[in-house]
Amino acid sequence: MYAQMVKSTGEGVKDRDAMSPEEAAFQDKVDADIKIEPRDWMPEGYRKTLIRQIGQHAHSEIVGQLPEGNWITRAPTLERKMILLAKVQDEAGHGLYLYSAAETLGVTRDELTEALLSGKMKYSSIFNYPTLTWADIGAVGWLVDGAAIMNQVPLQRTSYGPYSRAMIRICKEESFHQRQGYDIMMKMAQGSEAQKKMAQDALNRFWYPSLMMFGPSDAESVHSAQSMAWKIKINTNDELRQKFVDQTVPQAEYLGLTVPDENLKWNEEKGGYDFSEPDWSEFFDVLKGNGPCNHDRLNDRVKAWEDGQWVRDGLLAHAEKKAARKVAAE
Ligand code: BYC
Repeated sequence: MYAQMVKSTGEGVKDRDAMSPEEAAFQDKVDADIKIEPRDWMPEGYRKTLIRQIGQHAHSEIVGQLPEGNWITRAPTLERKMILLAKVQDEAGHGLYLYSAAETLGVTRDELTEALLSGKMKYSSIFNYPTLTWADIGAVGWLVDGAAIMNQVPLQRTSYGPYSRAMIRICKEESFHQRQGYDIMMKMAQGSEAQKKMAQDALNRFWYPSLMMFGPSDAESVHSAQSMAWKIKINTNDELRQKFVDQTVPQAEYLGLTVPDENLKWNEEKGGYDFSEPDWSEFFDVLKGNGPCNHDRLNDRVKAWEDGQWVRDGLLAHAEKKAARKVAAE
């Protein structure tokens, strides 16, 4: 089922001469920055690419609750607990906006959930890494939400209307998330030697996985060319990764922490930092399901789905009863 819904479109960008009149008219709209809405005609590949990307994004928000939810009971103060609780709830909301946007493309939320739970659909690689200390919650907010914002701010201008509108709201909240992470890092970095060490350790472990969030290098990215032609994606993976590094390095310096990269160096000519690539073999291995937490994350989602069965059954029974009563009254 999922394979039919979202089969990859990595076959290259179609030449204008090879486009049907409908496809050419569609491309003209995209080129003129006119939003595509659910009832508009769209190429099948456009629809499938959106379902894949929005669905993967929605799953990332939901799975992304797990490494942080892990720390709600252990947050160091009541204030931190409340802030973290609000953040994790926000992620659930983001998942809902995105599942709703995906539903406008003719796929149900249940179908997407089944694709996630059966391992057919991806979520962001970053959430397959563990959050071992409280400083990791700071690093997740600072780096992971920071990378997410870098990726998602341009998506506010994505060509598909429902996705772009969902992104506007999500970005506002993500920006609060990033600040709360940086605030935790500040406290830790200015704290005792042990706290500073913890903050540095969190940066060491989350730096390269955060760089991986932008996807493989442009040379390896199968979808970028077509997705950019359709303005589903606005920037390439490497462009966003570079922007993220350029923004984050001064923030690390301000914290008095060291980015774990011996090759990191400002390059005057390009106006950005030179930096080391992440270990791409690790990235592809995590995508295959072999990261430190892949099994736990998926098992937790399967359990949540199964534990929620009685709620879905109850809602369905109620809806059916209500519908039957309505029919009887007519
Ligand atoms: N993790 O051709 P490419 C968040 C896959 S943060 C897993 O470049 P594309 C959050 C890719 O799907 C994260 N898979 O693909 C933050 C493709 O495989 P398939 C969510 C990845 O689609 C904090 C293959 O690799 N954000 O939500 O053009 C708290 C080839 O890649 C990853 C978004 O999803 C990865 N890191 O570009 C809570 C933003 N990278 O599908 C929540 C929207 C690549 O052919 N998404 N792959 O089997 C995007 O912008 C794009 O989908 C990506 C990938 C940049 C991720």
